[in-house]
Amino acid sequence: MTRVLTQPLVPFVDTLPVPPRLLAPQHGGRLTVAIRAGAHRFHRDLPESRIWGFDGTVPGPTIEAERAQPVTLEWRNELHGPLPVVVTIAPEATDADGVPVQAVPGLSGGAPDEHPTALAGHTVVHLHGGLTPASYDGWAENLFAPGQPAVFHYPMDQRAALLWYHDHVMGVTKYDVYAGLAGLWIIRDERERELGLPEGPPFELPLLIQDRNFDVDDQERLTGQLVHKTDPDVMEAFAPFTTVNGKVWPVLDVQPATYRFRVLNGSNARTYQLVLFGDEAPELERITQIGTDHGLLRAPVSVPPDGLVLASAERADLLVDFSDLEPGSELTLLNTAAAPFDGSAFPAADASDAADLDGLLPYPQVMRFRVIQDQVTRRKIPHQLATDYRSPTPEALGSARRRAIALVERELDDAPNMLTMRELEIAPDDHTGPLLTLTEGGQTTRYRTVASHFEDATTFFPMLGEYEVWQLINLTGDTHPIHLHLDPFQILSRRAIRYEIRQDGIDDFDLAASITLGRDPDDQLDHAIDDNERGLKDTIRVNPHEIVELAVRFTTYAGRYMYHCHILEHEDRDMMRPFVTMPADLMPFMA
Ligand SMILES: [Cu+2]
Repeated sequence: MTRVLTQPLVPFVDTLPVPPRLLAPQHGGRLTVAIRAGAHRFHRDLPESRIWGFDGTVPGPTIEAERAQPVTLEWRNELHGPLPVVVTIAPEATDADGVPVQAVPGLSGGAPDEHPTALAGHTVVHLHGGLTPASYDGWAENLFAPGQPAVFHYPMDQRAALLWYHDHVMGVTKYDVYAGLAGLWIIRDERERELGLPEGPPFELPLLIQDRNFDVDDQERLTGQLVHKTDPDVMEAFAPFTTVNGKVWPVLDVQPATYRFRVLNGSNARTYQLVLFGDEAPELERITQIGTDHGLLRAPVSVPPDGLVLASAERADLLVDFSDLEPGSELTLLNTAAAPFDGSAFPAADASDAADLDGLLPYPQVMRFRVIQDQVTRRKIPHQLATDYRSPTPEALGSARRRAIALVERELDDAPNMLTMRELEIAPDDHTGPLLTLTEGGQTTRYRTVASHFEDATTFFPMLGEYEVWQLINLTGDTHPIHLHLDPFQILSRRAIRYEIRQDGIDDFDLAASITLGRDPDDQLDHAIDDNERGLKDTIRVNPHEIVELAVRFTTYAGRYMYHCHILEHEDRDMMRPFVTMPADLMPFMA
């Protein structure tokens, strides 16, 4: 489709906001953050929006901590209802003009859902990427009510990285984060300082990217009221307006210098493929990626030729060189990824034509950089970055416990399809129920489903200190960013599969499918591991027709944690499962 919608808001007029910084060492490691309702202006020409925010702001303050200096944080829940988001399912996927309803503002004929409106403000906070004891990890059911104290201890015994904190309430994370409950958290360490990387403004800035939608009044004017809209075909909310640090399509004046951008995709569901675009062509060579989810890579890498892909919750630490640019030069950050994202390539050279209504991408622009007259400061980029991690050796993985998880889409009669996860175990020979078979080089492994819902009995009990290999098998049409709480992992492989799901093979619990390693003839994806994925990750994209293997070793804290798809509409229902990390000495006592 080539139709383009007119922009209801003027792009590049609001200056990129920098969230307030809360430096933990200046407060002796003791911080208090109120979680409360507030008002926020997402764009110069929008009325104020009601929001829920940490310290009442969108995004919340950026908390900065030093490695090995613990932070004690009192999360003070001062929320009160109603939820500042109107939630609706539009009755049709497209409007009278054939435009997808998720590409336009307003409710598109949908009735406001009364249940989210009635939410009174229970919350729980998860520090994403944190090596946090289980009791402070933000288990989705351990809610704190308004007025109930919650003092969390964060040891910060982990390498420098960009983390983020956000609400994680069972079933409604998608609404609470959308309402504004998210903020950044940066850990600093000596290794980064040895490398002389920019620290703090003006040359180090966070870019928190989130898509948002708003209601309209009876004259079709945007009201500022936040709208979470889905349609009968798509269960995820993909909103038309891209915000960075809480502003729609902002602009940043930059000096002719090297900047460090700490980028996080904090959207509910949208994946971005980011392209830095000059007058007529992409200028991706200006970007060097030095870090990923859990901090520095071993060496700097270029971003992939089609642009930097970030699915929900993925982070990138970028150095961007503006030093050779004349004052007045402009570069625009564009998104070329259609939604729902399925891993498909889009050439960076065509990024200025990426608008795609069917792909729920009406406005590709993300933000703009405008070079001002100032002193030129160019930075040398170190060749070697991290020296503190290695790939796990074949010996370490030879005896590793292997786990398999299938990602499947279940059709429902009365609602949009539901995305679910199935934990698998090798089936005994006499097993007669539904099976998933995985065939590789003439060898077939038979699996049965042992858990399908969050509430099913826990089946994963990783032992502290031991490597495990987790296999994520995607039998759906979309890419899922799978996130493990607690320790980071490393990707081992990403392999193409073809598969058949039996008639009625996906029911409430069981799964019957046959999978063969190898490429499906219709499969266009390259299933490559990008260079920037070869670091310490906590969220990994699993594309359609693909098995991803990762190596994880849980190290310090025993207890109950979660892993889940980070598309918030998926984790809320039903792509989330528990795991329990176990100290070795307790393993003999496990039934
Ligand atoms: Cu998902």
